[in-house]
Amino acid sequence: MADLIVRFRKPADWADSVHIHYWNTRPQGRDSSWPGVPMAEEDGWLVHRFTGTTAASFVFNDGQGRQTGDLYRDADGWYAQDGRWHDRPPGPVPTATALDTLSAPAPSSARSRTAPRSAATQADRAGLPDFREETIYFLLTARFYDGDPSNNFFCRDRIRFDAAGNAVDPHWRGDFKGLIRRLDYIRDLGFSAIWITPPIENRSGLDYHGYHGYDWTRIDPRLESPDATYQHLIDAAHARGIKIIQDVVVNHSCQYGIRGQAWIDHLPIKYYVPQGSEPGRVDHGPYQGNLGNYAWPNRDDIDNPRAPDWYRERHTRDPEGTEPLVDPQTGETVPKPGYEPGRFFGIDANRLDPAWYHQEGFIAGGDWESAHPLQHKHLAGDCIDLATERENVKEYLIGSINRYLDMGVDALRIDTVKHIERDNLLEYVNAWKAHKPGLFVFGENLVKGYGWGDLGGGDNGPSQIRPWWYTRLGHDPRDPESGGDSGFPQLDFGLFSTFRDNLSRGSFEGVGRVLEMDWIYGNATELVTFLQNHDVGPDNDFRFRFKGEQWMAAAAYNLLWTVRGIPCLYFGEEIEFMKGAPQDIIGNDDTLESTGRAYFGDRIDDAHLAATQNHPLYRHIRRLNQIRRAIPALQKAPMSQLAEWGCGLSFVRDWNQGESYAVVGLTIGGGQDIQVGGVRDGLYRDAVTGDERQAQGGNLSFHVKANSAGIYVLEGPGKLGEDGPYLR
Ligand SMILES: [Ca+2]
Ligand SMILES: [Ca+2]
Repeated sequence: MADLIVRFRKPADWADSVHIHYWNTRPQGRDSSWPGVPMAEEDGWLVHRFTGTTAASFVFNDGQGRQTGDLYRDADGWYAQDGRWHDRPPGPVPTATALDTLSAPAPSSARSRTAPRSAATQADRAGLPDFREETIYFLLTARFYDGDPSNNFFCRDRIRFDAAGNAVDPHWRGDFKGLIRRLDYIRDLGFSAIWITPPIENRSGLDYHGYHGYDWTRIDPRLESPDATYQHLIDAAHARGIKIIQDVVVNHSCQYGIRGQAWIDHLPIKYYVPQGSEPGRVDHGPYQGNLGNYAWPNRDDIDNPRAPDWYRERHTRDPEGTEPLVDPQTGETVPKPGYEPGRFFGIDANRLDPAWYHQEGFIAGGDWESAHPLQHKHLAGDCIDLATERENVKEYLIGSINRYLDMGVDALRIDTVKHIERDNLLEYVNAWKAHKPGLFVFGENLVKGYGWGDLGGGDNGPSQIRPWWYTRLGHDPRDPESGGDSGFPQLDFGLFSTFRDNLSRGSFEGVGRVLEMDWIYGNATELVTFLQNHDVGPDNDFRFRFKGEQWMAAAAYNLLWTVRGIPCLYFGEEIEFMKGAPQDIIGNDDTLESTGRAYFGDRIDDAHLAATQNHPLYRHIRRLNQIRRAIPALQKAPMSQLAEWGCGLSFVRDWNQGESYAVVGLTIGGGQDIQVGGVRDGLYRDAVTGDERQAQGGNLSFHVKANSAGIYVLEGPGKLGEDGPYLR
């Protein structure tokens, strides 16, 4: 058998030692460990020879954060700086001047018509799963469905009391047992992937959502039951053809440090007594008498082997927190009413372990639009910024998450992306992708606005903290095409942000403008699209569950399920759950039941399931999932022939040169006659109505009823699903 030889031209800004990391070689099925095998230089090219190999998947990288996208090759080749494969050595390296000319920005209208990259990307991934085939249901596990009341738990803050003074609605309420019981609900709604909030063990006054990690190596016991562990959940989901997306926080830990790794100094909370009170006399609801962890024997909010002796000794010797304890910082003795709340609940940013934490204090007002402070300061009192560039931090976080990948986790969603420098974060993403070839990883880079950074569009922040930057490998903040696809798509906050001004007001106006900027992303077909989530909604303040009319939401779903990107529904949207409520607590005394994070389980218990499944939006979303699943062009194809006229939108999605080909027209408001030019001739069938149309001379004309969609598929399957008020 012949050898496979690949050659690579090192970009000027890469480190000298270039590696090739490979996987899935054929026929052997070999893979390397990140960053792979060093490459040797030969005639100005870096060379790697796969002996006795016919094909391989791989990336070139310099081991210091710079790398190509996923590549695949089944014949000898030269990978040049133009990001393309050549079957023979290409011409001389362009001079600096020529390179500048090549990368000079073109007008956006011209860019949006350039050949999309996605087809090539797909070919590069032959044989690996393609997450664009999925649609995603996002839920907060603790608020979804309670299958085991014995693991319920009140957080320290925001406890809800009923009229009789009893604490009700524990924050940690839904769990894996409940989620397993309602997997069929999610599958019936048509979703093939579930994004769950971070399942690792947490510590905070309000940690039910999982974003205050304390131990990345353990699953939070408040989510598990003996017969419903994380492994049980993964296996039960897989048995139904549902993939699990694990939410991962890389940027920060909670304010107690990391169990077994890092200790953050403070006094045990069980010794805290408010001013004017006495030990054991204050009713903190479930936290009777003191504020330690009420459900666990030693009442600490920490059990860290890295804590100093005086702390660990108290953990076991004085569970109730009543024996006098001298604060080693001040020499004062606690419990003492009113003594320094900051010593119990706060952190001293000047005394954090530099091996684990950044040393630059807390983010303040002016820091939010500036990359360095945003990425090196603490996000909040219970979000302490990890020294993510240090090897010990990488090793701990990467290794911990690898274990969940081994358990069967199918994809990762990365939290607070803009708070970590891109090339640093890509080291984590690439390590996980190397550990599990084909892994889909996407990120949350929250921005309210287009997020074009230095490209304009009224953005106050630089490109380096914006979503598109993380989808790319280049280093020019004014030229997205200075680098290829990073393989790390993002949640589509740019498109979402326009919904405030269009879909929330019954219009598509401006949707076209943002879609025409798709060229700035490494691969726009991998963006994860949404109408709202646990943090934001498409209203003036970007903070409420969708407030608009039901038909507006339906039009939003018609858009999200037919344009490029992977649609993601936030739990409850299917029944307008908590419509208009704030996504998170707003007022000082709010508790969760008045927010978009209210407990959902009452709507999907046995008594209410049928009514929920009969909601017009439930049925609408179920049909959209059915249609998208049947039409590969809707899943994976780039968009072309885009036209938008405020009350309507039309476009073509062409997958693999006509292999799957759809012409889409969307209406909002009245019914419309839609004509699309430049399409393939042939017989089209509408997946919505079953209508058949012939395209001739490159033109296809059809009528779409008010607030509906036409999805004309070339040689398509015909009508899919049953009519409803928003697809008919
Ligand atoms: Ca429970
Ligand atoms: Ca950071």
